Amino acid sequence: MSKIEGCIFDLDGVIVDTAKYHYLAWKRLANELGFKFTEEQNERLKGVSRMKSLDILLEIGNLNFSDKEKIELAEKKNNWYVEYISNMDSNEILPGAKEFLQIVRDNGMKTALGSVSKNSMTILNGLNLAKYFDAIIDGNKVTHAKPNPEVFLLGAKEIGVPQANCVVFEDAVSGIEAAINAEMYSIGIGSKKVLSRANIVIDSLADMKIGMLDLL
Ligand code: B16
Ligand code: MG
Repeated sequence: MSKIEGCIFDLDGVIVDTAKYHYLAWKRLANELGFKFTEEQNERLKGVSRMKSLDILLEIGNLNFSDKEKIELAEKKNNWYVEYISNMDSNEILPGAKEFLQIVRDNGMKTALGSVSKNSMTILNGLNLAKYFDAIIDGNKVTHAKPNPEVFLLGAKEIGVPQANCVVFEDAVSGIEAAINAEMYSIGIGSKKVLSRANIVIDSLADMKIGMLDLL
């Protein structure tokens, strides 16, 4: 019998393929500001809040702006991001995501979303995915971005499962760190090299079998 009673899912890069749109919007901003921004550098932004992501981007570009200007830059990036995701359809749901969410629920476990994105509800409603979650924690409910464990601890609390019985599914290094800081198990979605601190790493939820939770 698995000790896992609750599964907490990140959104961008785990359930939906929106991580690429965050990258495209940040890259557009960097290019407009006159510097290059690579996919490798973008790894540092995954799971990180909008304002903190901007700080990292400006550090890469070696640029300084006032707080007021930074708010305008972040808004600009978000407007582009929202424009990109407004055309999303069910093709952007990552392989195996819906199916695995359903299997988890059919096996009597609780599900929570644990994302720091303030756009989570737009995405979930747009793709009719909200119904798969017993609790939805997004960037409007938390003040600290990953690797702070707040988002996952709140998720566990809302589904009523002790943290020691929760597993987090994450594509970002900061998200795996957040799971570790929350004293939860973690399953990395992506590269074994990048997500080396996760308990298990798989390519996508299409490779996830419910029996793998017994290995944790
Ligand atoms: P927004 P997650 C995170 O979502 C993204 O990984 C990260 O790239 C983004 O900056 C952050 O949300 C904030 O998103 O600007 O939409 O509020 O991975 O926690 O689902
Ligand atoms: Mg993510």
